[in-house]
Amino acid sequence: MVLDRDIRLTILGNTGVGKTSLIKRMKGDDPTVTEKSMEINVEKKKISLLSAVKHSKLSLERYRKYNVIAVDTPGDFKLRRKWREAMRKYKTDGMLFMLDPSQPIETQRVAMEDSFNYFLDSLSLDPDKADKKARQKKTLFFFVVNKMDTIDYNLEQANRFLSNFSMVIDDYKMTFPFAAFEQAFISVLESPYEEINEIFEKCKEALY
Ligand SMILES: Nc1nc2c(ncn2[C@@H]2O[C@H](COP(=O)(O)OP(=O)(O)OP(=O)(O)O)[C@@H](O)[C@H]2O)c(=O)[nH]1
Ligand SMILES: [Mg+2]
Repeated sequence: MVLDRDIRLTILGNTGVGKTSLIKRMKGDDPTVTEKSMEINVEKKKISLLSAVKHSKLSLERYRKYNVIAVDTPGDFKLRRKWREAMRKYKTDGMLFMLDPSQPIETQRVAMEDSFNYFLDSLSLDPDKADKKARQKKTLFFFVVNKMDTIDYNLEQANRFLSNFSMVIDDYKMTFPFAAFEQAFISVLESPYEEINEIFEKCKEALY
């Protein structure tokens, strides 16, 4: 239908951070049982964003549906070479990078650097061409800190956790000057649906 729009997101992050669980939550499936992902898996869901009702009856936005096409990737270090393919083949609109405050920072920093490099590779294997494309690309980098239930963090501590990654994120910002940057702090297992929905609302705002 002409009112539909696609939001193509590649979900990246170290193994066990909760990527597959988030997608299950998005789909309304039970997120409590997951297995380590070994392959790229594409899940689609059509959603009406909760903000739609705020628009007037005359606004198209009130009736618009979004197809969230979520590309789930394996986070295991040895399987990360699939990330390039996941972003290239499914022409990603943006990356949703998940973090887990209970995992070591350094390991996750490496995963964040890997996702940056594979994103560039997905644009072109020639580094100069990839850099040039990156400079023109409108895309989205969404950093999602998950498992907020497992730690006794307030928002200030959560922000401090995220600040451990600020040097890598600054590299993203310099390389992709037209990209939008977002962040969220959630618990895939415990956050109310509104908080999960809010992630897709922000994706929509960044991309359309
Ligand atoms: N306590 C808690 N556990 C979570 C949360 N989100 C995910 N988990 C658990 O974390 C474990 C790993 O979750 P997955 O979704 O399989 O992680 P993944 O990122 O897909 O991992 P790979 O497929 O190996 O890359 C599972 O046992 C989940 O139940 C959360 O918000 N809180
Ligand atoms: Mg998984």
